[in-house]
Amino acid sequence: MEKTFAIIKPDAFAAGNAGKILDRIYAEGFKVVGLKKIYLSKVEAEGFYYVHKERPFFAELTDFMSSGPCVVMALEAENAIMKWRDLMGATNPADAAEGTLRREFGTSIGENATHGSDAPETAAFELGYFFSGMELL
Ligand code: FUP
Repeated sequence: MEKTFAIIKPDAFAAGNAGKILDRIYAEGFKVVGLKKIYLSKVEAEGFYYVHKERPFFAELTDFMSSGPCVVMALEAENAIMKWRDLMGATNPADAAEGTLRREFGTSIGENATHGSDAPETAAFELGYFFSGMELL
């Protein structure tokens, strides 16, 4: 079993789509081992996305991620990292396959409804950024 880190981003949460996204998560067979609603500060969003700090979209991305509440989750499944990225679809909703979450709930490359870790090392960092060990029992 593998764990990955996932976010229902502020756009999807504000639009009332958190429940529908959770339905999809359960339907795909993930176990939700951690889940909480949080409202990131700008500094907390910058810390989370520090790998992108030199990218031109960094300011816009961290403004968006601190623009409203979101839901952070720890998801467990076999090959959870790839499985969750497959369910999310491509970064840009316009390129995301039919049936994926970003296709259904995203509106632009920035406001793309969900986040997911892209590798075991990033999953470890991202899970630890938001959850203590005790919260994932
Ligand atoms: P992903 O792993 O699919 O979330 O995509 P990236 O790590 O490449 O990008 C992280 C986030 O930055 C995306 F979810 C949205 C944002 N982004 C932009 O706003 N503009 C871009 O051109 C690329 C990414």
